[in-house]
Amino acid sequence: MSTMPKDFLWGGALAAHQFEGGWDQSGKGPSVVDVMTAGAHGVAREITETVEKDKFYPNHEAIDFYSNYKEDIALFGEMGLKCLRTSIGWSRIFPNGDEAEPNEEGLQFYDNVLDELIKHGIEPVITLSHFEMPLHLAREYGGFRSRKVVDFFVRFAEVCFNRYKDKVTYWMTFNEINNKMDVENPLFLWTNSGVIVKEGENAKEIMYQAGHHELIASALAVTKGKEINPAFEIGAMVSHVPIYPYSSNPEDVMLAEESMRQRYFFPDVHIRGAYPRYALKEFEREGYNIPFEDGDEEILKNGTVDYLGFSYYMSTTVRSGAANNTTGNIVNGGLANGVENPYIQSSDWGWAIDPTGLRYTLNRLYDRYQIPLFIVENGFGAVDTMEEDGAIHDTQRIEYLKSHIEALEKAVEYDGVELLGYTPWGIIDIVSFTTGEMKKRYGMIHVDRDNEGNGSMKRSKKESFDWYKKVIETNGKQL
Ligand code: BGP
Repeated sequence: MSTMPKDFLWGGALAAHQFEGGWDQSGKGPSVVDVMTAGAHGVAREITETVEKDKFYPNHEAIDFYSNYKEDIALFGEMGLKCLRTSIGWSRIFPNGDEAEPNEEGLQFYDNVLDELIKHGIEPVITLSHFEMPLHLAREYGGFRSRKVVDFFVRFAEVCFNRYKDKVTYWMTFNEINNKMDVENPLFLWTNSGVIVKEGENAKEIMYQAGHHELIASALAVTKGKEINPAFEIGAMVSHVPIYPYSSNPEDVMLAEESMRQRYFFPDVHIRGAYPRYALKEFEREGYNIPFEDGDEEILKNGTVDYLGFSYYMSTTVRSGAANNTTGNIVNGGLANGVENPYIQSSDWGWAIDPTGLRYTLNRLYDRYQIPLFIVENGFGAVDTMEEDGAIHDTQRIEYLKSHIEALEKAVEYDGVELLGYTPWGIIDIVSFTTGEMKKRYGMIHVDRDNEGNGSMKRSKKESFDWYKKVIETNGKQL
């Protein structure tokens, strides 16, 4: 029987670029995602120079929340969501990113959305940068290669904090800031930082340079946010994929431990307010030039976060001497790298299904940081089948979510982990980030739209809709 905290934030998670659409409405400028075509199973998404007339960009219309936001939020209210995590599209507020003044039409759109959420008793949880950097900042300034983009981000954050200070308490700065550690996949540095590695550059060094500017930007935003409203809870957000040793061979164990540093680097800085020694040793060994400026240590120390948000989808495994030990994140929607773990199954997109890994992750992160945690993404991307009568019996998704909720409840009730909430990813069907597909569905609400942009956009409840409604009503007792 679950005894979850009575104020536990059961919710759902989304990101502006994956469901809003209206990519060029309300004065919005193009973002780095608006020039990404659809990929598919294992096929990378193309990053085009500009928006090309004859190409299909799935995020342009997405599921058109932009026109349907009242109906969609009414459905979220019917489900009983306590909170909704989503992002404010940076390029809807600053179309080019370097304007002196924000775009009032864009600000008004989010005022309308926040008012609608609050009307339905849903607490907004806002991500400031969820892969939605204005394209102009990437093309003209080189994204977070440039220290100027730090100032543009902090300006964007300050405008949002001031405008919505009476409507939003929970914020996060950068979504999955650590994705770019997987420098093999250009998708991550592009969407995280607006950066493309050039011929002859050291990708890892470029990644750490952009990462430094983002860590500074995050810390400055936190400091500014707390000045504007000391009641703000401002978190960091990372993708967490635990890395297991394939065996008790000490070489496997040490390889897993060392590989975990790429998961811990960003949260270490966000939360501890300083660079970890293992990273400084790496910079020295590799001769990386990190663009520290006078005062940066102080900025990082003063701008630490209140909680750690993280996404959890899968675990991965390494074995010393194996060929495919790269422990990057998700490769174009395919298998998270690493060797096969014989003890767990995978999803249609090759993501390892490991609920125990979530309890393990909660314990590892809470022990390391001793601050509240927030699971802001977890979900099962799958192809759904609609019956003749329109029903969608998404039992696999229910099973996936049920087993992961059991794991988080064990971490809270048995292990004593401090957990703020749980917002399953893609509470309504949306565009997949890594592949640009609609058929990789996460939602408890179906949207009639396919990979090519065909369909009526009709929303309909899946079996998981009422199941999750009951979970929330019983505060996690009835799964
Ligand atoms: C995370 C992103 C989300 C979401 C999720 C699922 O990396 O933060 O934006 O997309 O991945 O991935 P996908 O949509 O590719 O299935």
